[in-house]
Amino acid sequence: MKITGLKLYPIAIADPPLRSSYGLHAPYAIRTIVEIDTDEGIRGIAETYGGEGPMGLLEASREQIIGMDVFQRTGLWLDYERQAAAESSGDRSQTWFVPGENPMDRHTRTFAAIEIACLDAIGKALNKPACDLLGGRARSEVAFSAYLFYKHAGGGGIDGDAREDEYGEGLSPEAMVRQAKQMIATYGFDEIKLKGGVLDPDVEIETIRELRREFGPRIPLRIDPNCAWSVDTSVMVGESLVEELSNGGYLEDPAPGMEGMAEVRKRLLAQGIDTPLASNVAVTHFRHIPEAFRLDAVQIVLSDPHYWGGLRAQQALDHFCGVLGMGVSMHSNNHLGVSLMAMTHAAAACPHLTFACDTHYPWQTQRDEVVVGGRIAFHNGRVRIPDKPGLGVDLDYDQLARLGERYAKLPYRKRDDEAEMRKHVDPDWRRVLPRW
Ligand code: GKR
Ligand code: MG
Repeated sequence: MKITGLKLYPIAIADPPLRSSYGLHAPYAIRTIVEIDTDEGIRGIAETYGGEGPMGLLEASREQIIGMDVFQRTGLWLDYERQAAAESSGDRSQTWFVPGENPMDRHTRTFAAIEIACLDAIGKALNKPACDLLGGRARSEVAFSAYLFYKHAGGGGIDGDAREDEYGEGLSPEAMVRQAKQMIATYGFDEIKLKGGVLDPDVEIETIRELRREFGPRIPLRIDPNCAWSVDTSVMVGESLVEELSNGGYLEDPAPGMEGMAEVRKRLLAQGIDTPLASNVAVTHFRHIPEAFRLDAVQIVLSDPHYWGGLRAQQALDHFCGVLGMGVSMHSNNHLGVSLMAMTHAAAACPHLTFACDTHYPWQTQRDEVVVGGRIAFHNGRVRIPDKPGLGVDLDYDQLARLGERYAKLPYRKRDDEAEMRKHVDPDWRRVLPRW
């Protein structure tokens, strides 16, 4: 089955003013919907990062993609691998890049978008769900976590296109407990992730404590400041939250760099604290794993089919981590239903992925969904593998056109959370790592 066409739909989706150590989310997040046509009249779809960078890379590969057999993708992978080897072997970590903007990830990101679209098309041709093309599922429903963000008032979008502020302002421990209760009541999640690195660490520690008081040990907790803390601060937080981050919780990317993570781990272990450290910043590529393992810098790898190289690479990562005795969880960024389904199929096919996956999905709304039938349903915090071929979702072309018009009107073509911070919160704001 040969690829005969490649369509790229750039879109903008309303996004609330969420905070992280990167800065502030803009009123619209940008994504790209990818669609391939084949000579058998079957289409395949995928969703990936948005803006000029990711779109340009896909465009640059157009000639190679057209004519490619959807079953024969190894050549494209090897080609990207050769290009990557010929380029800088510098730091591939995401410490200084927002996800989707790391130039070192560009080949695996581009490959992932094409691979996922190919698997969607193959699934439709064979009448099989995508996860069943990967050797079958370890689970038929995938758990996601309540992903809490400190946020300013506002629901995203601008002017007449502004969204209702469903969760309200969230800049205190009490407000975050309210946010968690509301998100859990709506989706049924039974694990919580708090995006930290925003307020003073003492306030973030208090937030986690309040969440523990409210939900008890039945709901595992994790906190992710995206490298905003020094080694000393990370150790202090680890010491303060020993009990709260136990029972399936973890400390995610507390300090910058592999060495920093290793030092945090060493100092916590020296005190008998074995809270696992997770990462989607220090570890973003297969070549990071040996070092992370050797230094004991990371015990849980946050996978993500969007930049690890697609569903099969995700499964290889799961296997790799299983062999090394490392845990696997899943990272996310703003996304819609196509990505959610790719993440769900990926996680279903990964036996070692035993943590609830991250998802930004609750922060988007029905008005911004591009799949036919509207938002994907969660049952008790889980997404079920649908009894449909491929990813199990189809594109709503009217919605795509609407979101494409909105993209065309945007003055930006890449995510820049620092610029948003300077525009709306503090004109002098710079991302400083570590900040505390
Ligand atoms: O959406 O601001 C955000 C997050 O900070 C995101 O960009 C991160 O990549 O969710 C991510 C993470 O776990 O680091
Ligand atoms: Mg993270």
